[in-house]
Amino acid sequence: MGVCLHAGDADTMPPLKLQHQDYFLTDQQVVSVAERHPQPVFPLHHHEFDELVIVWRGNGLHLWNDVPYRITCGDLFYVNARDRHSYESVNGLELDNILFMRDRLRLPADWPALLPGSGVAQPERYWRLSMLGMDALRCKVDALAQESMKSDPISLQLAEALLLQLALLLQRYRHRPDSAELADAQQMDLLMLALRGSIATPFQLEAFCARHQLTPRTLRALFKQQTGMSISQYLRQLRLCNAMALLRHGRGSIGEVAAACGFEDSNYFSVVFNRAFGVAPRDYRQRFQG
Ligand code: RM4
Ligand code: NI
Repeated sequence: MGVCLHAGDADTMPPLKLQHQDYFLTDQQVVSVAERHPQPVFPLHHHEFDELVIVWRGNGLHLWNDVPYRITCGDLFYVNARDRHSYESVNGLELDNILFMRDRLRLPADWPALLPGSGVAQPERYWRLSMLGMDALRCKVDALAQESMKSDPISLQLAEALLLQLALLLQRYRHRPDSAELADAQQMDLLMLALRGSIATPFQLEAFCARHQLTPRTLRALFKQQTGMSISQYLRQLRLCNAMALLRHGRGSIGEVAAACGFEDSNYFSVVFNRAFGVAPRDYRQRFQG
């Protein structure tokens, strides 16, 4: 885009208007991906299309309808055709623009809710993505970029279906920029740390969540989604593995090992251990300590 506006020009000249023919293959195409790795400085402009902006890395200044945002990885903007924006003082900024023509959307979906349009206030169109979400989105955007390079009828529909999936994933993984809510990845890190610290003592999910302002139900679901286990299954595995190590190398009695691994009752511990490993704790120890 060999156009270059200098600071003052924006006041005197109408901003650049990006035309759909320059970014879409045909008049049927609904969506197209403009990868900007990097995103260079780009002058004030508006568009004939709407765009979703996902920032992957680096930083820069995003001036959006005169409001400055110091952007960095995980930022998400729902930019409308008539919004005016520019990128300045960029520093290794990498982002993807998912460009779409709202009036070409055909699939029956609640598009206005999924892709907030000009009726929605600007602060409601700026979000943050969790790290976990960024991984999930990366693949989806890549698939969409591939599909939107083709213009046969199947690719057209597939691309719109991928846009729908992407819009839904954004709803799942975005959160309010100012919310105290921790990103998923951080929630998981905190929880893992707490579980390791809770091998010998009971772990109370409710209390943990209250301390960190998390929601037990969401955290349980996130844990399951990430690990394929429930929190209590995992904690039990942690305890049993710890018990194994203590039996192999330690000198404590079975009762002491049980207590060190969060089992109040050593008989119950033996039953659980036996069920998990097919050998009683006492016999297991014998194998190593004779
Ligand atoms: C530019 C910049 C603009 C976008 C166009 C398609 O590099 O990211 O915001 O509208 O690409
Ligand atoms: Ni733009």
